[in-house]
Amino acid sequence: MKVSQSEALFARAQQYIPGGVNSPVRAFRAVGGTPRFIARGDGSHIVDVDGNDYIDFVCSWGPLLLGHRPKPVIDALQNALEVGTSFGAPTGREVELAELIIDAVPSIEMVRLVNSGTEACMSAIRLARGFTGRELTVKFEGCYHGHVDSLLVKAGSGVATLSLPDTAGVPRAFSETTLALPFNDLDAVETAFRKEGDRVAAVIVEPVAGNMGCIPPRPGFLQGLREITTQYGSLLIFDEVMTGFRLSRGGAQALYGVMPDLTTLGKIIGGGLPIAVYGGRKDIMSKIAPTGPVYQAGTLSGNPLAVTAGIAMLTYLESHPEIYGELDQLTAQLTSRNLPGVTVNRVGSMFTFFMQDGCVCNYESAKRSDTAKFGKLFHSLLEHGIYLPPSQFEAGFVSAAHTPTEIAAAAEAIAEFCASA
Ligand code: HOZ
Repeated sequence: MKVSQSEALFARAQQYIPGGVNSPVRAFRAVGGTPRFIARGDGSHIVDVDGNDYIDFVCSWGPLLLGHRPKPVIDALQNALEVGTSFGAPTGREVELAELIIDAVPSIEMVRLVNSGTEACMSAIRLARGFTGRELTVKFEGCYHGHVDSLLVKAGSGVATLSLPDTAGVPRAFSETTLALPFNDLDAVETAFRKEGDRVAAVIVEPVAGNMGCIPPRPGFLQGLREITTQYGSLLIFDEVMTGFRLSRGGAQALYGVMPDLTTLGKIIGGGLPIAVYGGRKDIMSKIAPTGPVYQAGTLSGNPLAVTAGIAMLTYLESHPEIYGELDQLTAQLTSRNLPGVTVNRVGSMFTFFMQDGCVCNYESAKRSDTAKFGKLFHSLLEHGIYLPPSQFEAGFVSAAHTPTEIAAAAEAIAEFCASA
């Protein structure tokens, strides 16, 4: 496979951008080789600058539920360009997007629009502290809530991919406000709350973890978190940046029937443009300035282009509820084979092939995977024109643009690799 154009761009990029990338996992450090520089995307495919065509199972790390350049989103964006790209003043479209989100996500009564998942989680934690008057946060090992100072403790995603212990640059006083517990372990949560429950402002969790690979919650885990936080007067925050509008229109909370106090969303709600929200109970959200004392702001918050793309995406999903059943079937087709030496986790259209036999239910078990073998799988698939996330500790995504034929080809390539590995 010819990759000379990607190699040349990567060499140039490394002179001017740390590691040659604007987000660490993209650098292929965990799998080796040259990151592909992407020239264009269409439907389920991306094409790199050397002209290599791939079936894309990264889907921009989740936002592209309808694939690349879906017509409803592109048409809406073209119209939006005619009227302006940023005003720094309210627009009717922000209200429309807020209404679409509140209509779909059961626990959300009010939202604030921001620009990224990191910003949404950072703001939700600040709000939880402001609302409860407490300082501690409980998070789970291997979960990732963006690069928020206090939440990088035992984080997944790039921190796990690069095997960083945590991160430099975070004052100890910030890390000390975080208790990191094993995912799916309610006993650990109960023990921590017995000791420190009256100091805990919030528990933040990815209801389906996607940043240590895809790991579903054990039956009763989310319900247990709901009960414990209620008992101790702490808030429950679902980080649905990945799962929101992906696992169902109402996200993981609708799928599992557990209602958090606050929710963070991103990715799909921007239709591929940068936007995120935090939202939840009205009495809590009303504590945000200008109605309350918790400050948070942003020049590009509610950006007209991002909001327009989000409205187009969410309107499409509202009128096509069948999409979730179809995605579930397609992804099952990809993940249902028995593969020697591999544990496959899947929830809806999120999946991970873990290179190990054991059950993967938390960060400890995810880390037992053979990451070198994952690197080989990754490159073998790349050679077959199939693009997986370049890390064992990330989820893959299927979009509505993927066809059963493409899924069958990918499933076959994965099975071939596993049979010969
Ligand atoms: N942390 C992101 C996925 N979990 C990676 C984002 C990116 O590299 O674009």
